[in-house]
Amino acid sequence: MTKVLVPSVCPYCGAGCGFFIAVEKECATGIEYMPDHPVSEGALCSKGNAALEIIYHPERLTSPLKRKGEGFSRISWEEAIDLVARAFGEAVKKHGPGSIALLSSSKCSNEENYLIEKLARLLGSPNVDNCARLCHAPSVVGLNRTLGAAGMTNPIPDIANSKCIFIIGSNLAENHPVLSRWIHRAKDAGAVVIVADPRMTHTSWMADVFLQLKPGTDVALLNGMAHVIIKEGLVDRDYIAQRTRGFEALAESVKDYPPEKVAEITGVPAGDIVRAARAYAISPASSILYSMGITQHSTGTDNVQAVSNLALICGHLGKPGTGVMPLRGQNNVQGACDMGALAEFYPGYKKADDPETIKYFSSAWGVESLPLGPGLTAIQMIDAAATGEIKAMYIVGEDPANSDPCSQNVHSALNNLDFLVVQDIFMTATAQLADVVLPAAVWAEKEGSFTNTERRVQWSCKALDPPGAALSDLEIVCLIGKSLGLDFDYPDAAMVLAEINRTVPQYGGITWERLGKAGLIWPCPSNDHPGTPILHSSGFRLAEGRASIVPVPYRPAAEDVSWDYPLILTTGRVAVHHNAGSMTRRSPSLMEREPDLYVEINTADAVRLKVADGDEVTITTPRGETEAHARLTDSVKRGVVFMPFHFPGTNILTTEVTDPEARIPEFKVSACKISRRD
Ligand SMILES: Nc1nc2c(c(=O)[nH]1)N[C@H]1C(S)=C(S)[C@@H](COP(=O)(O)OP(=O)(O)OC[C@H]3O[C@@H](n4cnc5c(=O)[nH]c(N)nc54)[C@H](O)[C@@H]3O)O[C@H]1N2
Ligand SMILES: Nc1nc2c(c(=O)[nH]1)N[C@H]1C(S)=C(S)[C@@H](COP(=O)(O)OP(=O)(O)OC[C@H]3O[C@@H](n4cnc5c(=O)[nH]c(N)nc54)[C@H](O)[C@@H]3O)O[C@H]1N2
Ligand code: SF4
Ligand SMILES: [Mo]
Repeated sequence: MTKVLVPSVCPYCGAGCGFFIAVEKECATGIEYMPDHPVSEGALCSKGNAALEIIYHPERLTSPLKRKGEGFSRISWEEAIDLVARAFGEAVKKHGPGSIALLSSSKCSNEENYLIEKLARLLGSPNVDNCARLCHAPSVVGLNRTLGAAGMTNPIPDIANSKCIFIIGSNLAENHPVLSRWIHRAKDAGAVVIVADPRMTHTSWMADVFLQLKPGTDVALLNGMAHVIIKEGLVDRDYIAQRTRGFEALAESVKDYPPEKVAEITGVPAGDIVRAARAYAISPASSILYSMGITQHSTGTDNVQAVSNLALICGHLGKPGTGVMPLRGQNNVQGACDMGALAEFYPGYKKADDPETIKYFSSAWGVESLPLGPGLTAIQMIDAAATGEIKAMYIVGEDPANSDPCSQNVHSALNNLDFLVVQDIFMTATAQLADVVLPAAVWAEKEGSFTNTERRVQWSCKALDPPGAALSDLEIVCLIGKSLGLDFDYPDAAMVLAEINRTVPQYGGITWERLGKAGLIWPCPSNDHPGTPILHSSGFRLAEGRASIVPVPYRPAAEDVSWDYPLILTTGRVAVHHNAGSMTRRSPSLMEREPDLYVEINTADAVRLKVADGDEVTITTPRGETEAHARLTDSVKRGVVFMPFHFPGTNILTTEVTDPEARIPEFKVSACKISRRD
């Protein structure tokens, strides 16, 4: 029997690990490791190892469906595409192109994202976004402002060259597990690791200095560290003089943040703030890794800017072992953003509100006019569905009914639409609300390029055929585009990539032919360019080539504890589940390890609440209530409780407050109360 090994990229997180799918008689029979992969070197985490479990799951969607009463009935592709095209065509005709909105998918390939945003814009609507809005929108705003680019500055293997690694608001040991290998390698070579997190996590176990701060106080902590570094003269004067602007204003503003005062705000001992500041500043090469603990706040953009300030005043950028690293979440969230599936950017981060952008893409796409953005963001789309401003929505590979804050409002908003079409591999909570559901192929059943968190573009090959009548997202989008009268004749992903090479300058030299085993890291403008693993090594793409240091005053989180809601709820992830859980809750080996929703409560708080380990409790916020099992632990601080959001229920509780600039919801701070169910 012949066994074929098909190279593939893991469909879960942004680390972008590679493996082979072993295929025998057209069936996936197992995973084989890829020891020469540049990031994973043959390793995979529990989710990667279980990736094949979802492919043959009996609940895969295998036919287009149409709403029939409370349920659905199977329909043909012809009828489904006709229903979708008619609904969108009519909405545009009757209410204008601004009445339609598309949510693109960071689970889908670059080529698919490119076509989805192109579909929205060719139909005249600026309303296209993806789940980066819930994730790294503050990095896009904050880092573009301070550094002129929002990507991770250095590649993953370069972490091994770092002599001080500052991990703030990231639990990478669970959420980008394969990165831990590179941290351990740096530690073995003598690096100091600092972790700032309100919870003791698997990541904090790696720390030499652990800063257990109160949720939402990162700006105070980072300003406090900058205060120490400036006061003790540990800044890089030459770097500041040659490469930056704005230092004096920062020096003035952080005078207000002496360690003793910051200790009161953050709950971190002043001595630890000083130790962390010195370790970061004096090491020859320090890197900062951050993620949702920094971005998912009403102060998310401020947090990101405060992170970037620290790197700039110490000159820890543009060299091996340094950098500012926003760890991207989904397997292709970096690519979805690069491809312009964002309300404020066309492909290649060309500003949607710039007439030059419109001119560029009108000419590239051969059309007379295109919408001048920015469009509605993912969260604004839901609000606009609730008010009736948006009439028809096309949601690809996202589950906002579970993953957006205050999910009961999302349900009623989506129900208020004239027409909702959802394209997924499983019947999600969002798909349950749709008029038409379209069955998509999973990653292993299609080919295309995916961009991981370090900007590495990799080609993932097709190993299997999709089940039943399911089609790849690319094929479905092309069918819809064509039936709306657009020139969407793309036979395969390679042909779309060829167009991307022509229209997205950063991807100019990332051709299908060049995407061998290791992929290429953008920017890669031409065919003979080797790619750019380290950004900012010769200045910044901002005025005069200088980065901006931007002072940021500390503002507390929007919601604080009160008599009625005396605990802070913070939400996040565990190693064996992924996001809203539609994939991992269908993976038997992962479900065995984490079968249901729980809430972590500090033991001292639990005594006061008369809650024992394993008790059923009700968690209540001003938005609603949810039941979960209590898990008693000392890894969360007194007054703080933690819930993963992989099971339905958590987002009934979360606040709808967003960052004023980046519009990201404050998933990390909601006030709540807990009572035992009797
Ligand atoms: N296993 C697994 N891996 C995943 C995912 C998954 O669902 N499961 N999802 C992927 C996606 S989409 C993303 S975006 C990434 C996210 O990856 P992470 O950002 O690592 O995920 P989170 O668990 O949401 O949050 C990270 C940490 O922030 C801490 N935190 C909470 N509030 C604060 C705060 O105010 N300040 C600081 N400094 N820290 C705080 C939390 O305690 C938590 O340990 O993971 C990706 N990888
Ligand atoms: N409380 C709380 N809520 C959060 C967060 C938090 O930390 N706390 N984090 C937020 C973050 S960072 C993120 S990124 C969002 C994630 O929010 P979502 O993107 O809505 O979450 P996922 O569950 O990853 O949804 C991806 C969907 O794509 C489907 N899918 C997988 N592969 C394919 C494919 O090839 N084609 C198609 N068409 N579909 C596919 C999956 O079945 C799944 O339903 O959640 C956010 N929500
Ligand atoms: S670390 Fe991320 S990309 Fe790698 S195997 Fe795990 S989930 Fe997949
Ligand atoms: Mo994310």
